[in-house]
Amino acid sequence: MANELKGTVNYTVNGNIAILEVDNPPVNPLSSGVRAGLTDCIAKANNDDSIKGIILTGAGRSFIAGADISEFGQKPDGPDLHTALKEIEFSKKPVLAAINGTALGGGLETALVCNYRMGTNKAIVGLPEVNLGLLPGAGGTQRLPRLIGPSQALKMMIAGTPISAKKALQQGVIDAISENSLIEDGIAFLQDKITLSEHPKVRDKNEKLLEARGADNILAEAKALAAKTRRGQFAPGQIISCVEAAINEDDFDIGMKKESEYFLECLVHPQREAMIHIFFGERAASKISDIPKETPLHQINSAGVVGSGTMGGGIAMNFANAGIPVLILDQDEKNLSRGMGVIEKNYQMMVDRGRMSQDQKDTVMQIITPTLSYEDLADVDIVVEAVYENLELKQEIFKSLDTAVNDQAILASNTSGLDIDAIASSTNRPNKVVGTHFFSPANVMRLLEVVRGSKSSDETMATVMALGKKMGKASVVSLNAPGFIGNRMLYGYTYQANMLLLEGALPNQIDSALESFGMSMGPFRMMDLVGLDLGWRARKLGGIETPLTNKISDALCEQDRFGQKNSKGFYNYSEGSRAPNPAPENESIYKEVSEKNNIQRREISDQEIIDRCIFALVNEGAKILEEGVSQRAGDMDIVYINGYGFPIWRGGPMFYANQFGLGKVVEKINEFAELDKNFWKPAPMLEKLASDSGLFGEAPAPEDRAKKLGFTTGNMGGV
Ligand code: 3H9
Repeated sequence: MANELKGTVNYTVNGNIAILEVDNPPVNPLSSGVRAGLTDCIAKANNDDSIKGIILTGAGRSFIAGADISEFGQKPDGPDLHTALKEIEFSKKPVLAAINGTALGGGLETALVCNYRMGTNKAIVGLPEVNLGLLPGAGGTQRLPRLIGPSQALKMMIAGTPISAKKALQQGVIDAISENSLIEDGIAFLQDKITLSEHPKVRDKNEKLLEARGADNILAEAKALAAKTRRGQFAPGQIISCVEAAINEDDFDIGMKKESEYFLECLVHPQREAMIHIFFGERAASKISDIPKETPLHQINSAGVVGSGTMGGGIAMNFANAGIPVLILDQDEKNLSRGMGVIEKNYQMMVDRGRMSQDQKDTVMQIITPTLSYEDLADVDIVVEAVYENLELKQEIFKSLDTAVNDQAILASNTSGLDIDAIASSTNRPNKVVGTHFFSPANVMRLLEVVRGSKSSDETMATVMALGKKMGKASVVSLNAPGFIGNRMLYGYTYQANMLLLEGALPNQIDSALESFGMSMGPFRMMDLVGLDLGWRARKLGGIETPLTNKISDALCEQDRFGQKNSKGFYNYSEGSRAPNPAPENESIYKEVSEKNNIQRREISDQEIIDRCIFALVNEGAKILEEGVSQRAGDMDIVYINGYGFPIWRGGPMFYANQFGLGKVVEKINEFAELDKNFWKPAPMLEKLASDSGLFGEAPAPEDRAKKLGFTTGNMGGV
């Protein structure tokens, strides 16, 4: 096999069975060398008269993780995947896919061209291409509906979520589960089959498709599912068109041809590039550029959470879901039992919605233990403090933790903006103190900002990043600076939304414009959800003058309009509903406040709304990058997509700016400066990149970032 090709397929023989093992660490994607290896090894087995059957499996923890994602958009080397798969499908000897781990995308599609499929009980199968802006383009849209019916297949391809071996067996994706040695069981399975004169091919199974012909509801339901769960995305519609072809075309090969055409349209679509940027961006974000890969980790086998409120409960669920026993501490017995009740209710909801079995619920509930005593935390490996945002309170808790918990344990603060160094200074182990900013609801939201204090050790940082991965989080490192990454960027975004309201746009117009851009929720719906009264009350209590951008929301509060909590805010809400209805009665308040502040209201276009809000994010992002608060531009994209409802198919704000053109972003900012020169000044890094590379890429070297920042300790004003 040519050396320059990536990955290989190992060929061994066991009696009359050839064993082909895909070997392309760490997860065996179908890179050039694997495609070449599959073609060669199938031919070799077919040309050897002593071989009666073939087993295809993967080396290590994965079967095949799909096509090699890094090849998309590049000129491919070696044979194409379709050629390799044809060799398998038309093999003279029966082929069994022995699925030893993850079979995803092209990996499952490879298994679907085999005559038989057996998995271990840990195997996972799925067609997640939609998450990359793609469709299963190696026959998946034609073969999976034949095997499990178009309705189930559509659900699986639109969700893109893999399923367990047990479910795959129930649905008919695989034929058997091996409870012992996969290869031995596979050999025994094949010995039973090799005497047969013919072996099944998925391409020939037409019954389920013929049953579906004329049943319009299948496609209509899939369209409704895509509209609900994948708003704005291109690939789901393409998947549905492929399945429509599978249902209506008599000839399998015509369906395959259509699949290839629709795949190509996805491949050249900008959403594909954006979503693959996010796939690799998330993996890049999990690495800390100045911490060696080999840094030893502190083993996390048990955990504690301080505070049993919404955040504490959600964080405890994350530990339990990752299989880590967790103690949840509260000093108030009533709060603690209420908190445990909420956790139980959340899990029950998952059981009711079919997202978890009763057994799984029992297992996680068994490893969440309530406690009222710090002493019970003595032996845990990490504690996450999750009480409300008050520096003195947190410092006091860290002092108690420092005394009660063993010296090796990591102490983390779930803060959205307090100074981690100030918290760490109340302990004798500042090197083991770190910020873990979870997003609410913590058991649902994927974003985790890991805040690096000036003394956080490499081991602490690497351990917490690994823990985030184990919890299934998208973890991003932020330096200890006001607002960290996400909330600091959010400030400019909401500032602009509020200014647009003062200048003449209505909340409904601003929200609709940003939601049509793809944001999951417009800023005014968000403010109503959070509650307008929080800031208003804090300002009243502290005797703080209302800033211009809060004048309207404070005026609404004066009229008892607090948001969703009392059914009226920027919008009106009907009893028990979260659906916003315009509130025309507010318009006189908006006019009055604008007038009082000498702001001339005017017609504002949707495009101006989008540009001002999004480029406010981008400009702040450029400053964050310049200061080294974020390691990479891509990290900010991960933050915005996973924590702030930015559409994944636009690749995050920084990627969007790259695609828009940094030069044009600078032009827009200069244009907006004519409206408000205090707010709008292009960040020096944005201007520099616009005139140099034209793109946000990697951040500058990380040395001395913290020093450059020059932040003071104390309350940095959690946003
Ligand atoms: C497809 O198949 C299209 C076909 O339908 C049609 C073709 C014509 N390629 O995630 P991890 C890298 S589209 C290249 O940290 P885990 C990853 O970047 C594909 N590289 O491990 C990382 O590199 P690094 C459909 C890949 O254990 C390293 O492997 N398939 C690929 O947490 C480890 O990854 C998918 O969408 C790949 N396919 O999770 C599956 N996969 O160390 C995508 C991974 O340099 N993959 N890498 O950062 C996954 O979902 C997860 O990686 C997996 C393992 C669950 C497999």
